[in-house]
Amino acid sequence: MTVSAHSDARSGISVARLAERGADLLRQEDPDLHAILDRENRRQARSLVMVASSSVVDPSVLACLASPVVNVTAEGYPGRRYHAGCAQVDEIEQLAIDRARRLFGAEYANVQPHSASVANELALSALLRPGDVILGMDLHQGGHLTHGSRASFSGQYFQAHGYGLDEHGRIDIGAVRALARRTRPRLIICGATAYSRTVDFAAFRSVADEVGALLLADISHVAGLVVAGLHPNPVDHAHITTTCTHKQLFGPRGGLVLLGRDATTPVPGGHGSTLAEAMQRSVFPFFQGAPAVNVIAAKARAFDRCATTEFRDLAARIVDDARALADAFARFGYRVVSGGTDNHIVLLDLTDTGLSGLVAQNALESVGILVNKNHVPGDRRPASVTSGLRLGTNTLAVRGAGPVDMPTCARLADRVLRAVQPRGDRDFHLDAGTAEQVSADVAALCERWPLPRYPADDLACTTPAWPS
Ligand code: DSN
Repeated sequence: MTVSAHSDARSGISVARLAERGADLLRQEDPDLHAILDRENRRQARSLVMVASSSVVDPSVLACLASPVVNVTAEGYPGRRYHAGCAQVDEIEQLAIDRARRLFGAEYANVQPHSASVANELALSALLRPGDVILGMDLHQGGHLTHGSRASFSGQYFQAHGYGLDEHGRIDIGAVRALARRTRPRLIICGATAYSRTVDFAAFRSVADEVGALLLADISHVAGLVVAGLHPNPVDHAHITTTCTHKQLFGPRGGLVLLGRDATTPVPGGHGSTLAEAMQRSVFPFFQGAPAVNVIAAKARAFDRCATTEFRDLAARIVDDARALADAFARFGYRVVSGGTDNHIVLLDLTDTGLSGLVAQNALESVGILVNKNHVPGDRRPASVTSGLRLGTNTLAVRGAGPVDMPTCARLADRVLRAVQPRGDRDFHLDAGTAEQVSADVAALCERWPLPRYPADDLACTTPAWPS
């Protein structure tokens, strides 16, 4: 039997035609779903997105996600699959692995985790036993659910202790060391979701070494800055580094595990297994089955884009924008947690304004400005309400907004936050005049900063792009 037809270009299906066919079928056969997706496209184009965990994937990344490679079942790893038909999938996954290793200077990369949370789960499971002590940044101080919060497996299966910020809003490594000496963790987690300052991975490693702990660095929020050399790279400091691929790597929703010089370090109590071997087994077959190969292709594409000088320029703009945004909010009288920012995050403490984070978030969303409510240090409100706002500049920067534009963005938000009348912690009234004026200004800015390389006709729609 010959398989030559499979490699004949004439028998292939063009990616563009397939996408067009899919869109046509969706429009004809499922107009309800098509209309929702269409509205979502327009909402994104017409919103001023300052959600710190958001970014915008390139259309070429979207093309990978929509590729028929999604049809392939491919349990295992390149060259060692449990299913036939994986030749291209092997090439794709190897490309993604090679690109990830090059990007971060890593010895080992695993591109299969479905998310950074899963990457953290499988790392903790591979290295610890239930009941072991872990130390991570407290969720209310800027840490992540998977860093030891009682609301997640990490705080339920392990005995978790949390470190926080000092009176200047910084991680006090001396306090972390003292806590580590007292609690003797088997694993320390560094990295955060709402911390605007640089994380000193070398200092964390010295604490880990002193108490005989492993160190996990979760760089989900700052991975792009790491790639661009604008934040220290943890790969050779931490025993394990995890990240998602959608925030600052501008890729698909997914996770990534990286190991540096400790890739060949034996796992304590691991019967001779190295960290690399343990992580490889923990991803598959322990935690996951068949990987999402279309997502892996999209990761490979995103990693390639992150290796460019244009990406380094973008990363620099992200940081410059955040600094300018923090300065502008401070000038408007807001309390910026940590006194400013070294990365893309600006955390505002609204305690003195009388607004809850929820009211502020919803009032801003009503005019097309998207941020998220967030706990701030000392917050007494529940996580569903909070007293703070977290903003980020990934999306503004990729749409072309620069530091000179940040006072405009802050002023628009300030106009709403000054005008809004809270009715308790959950409801509010915003006068129609302010809502209309700010909405129009937001629309004009979004038109000035179209989604990069997206077809511009998304903006032509007159349907409101956000809830009124
Ligand atoms: N980790 C959450 C955040 O930072 O918003 C979700 O990505």
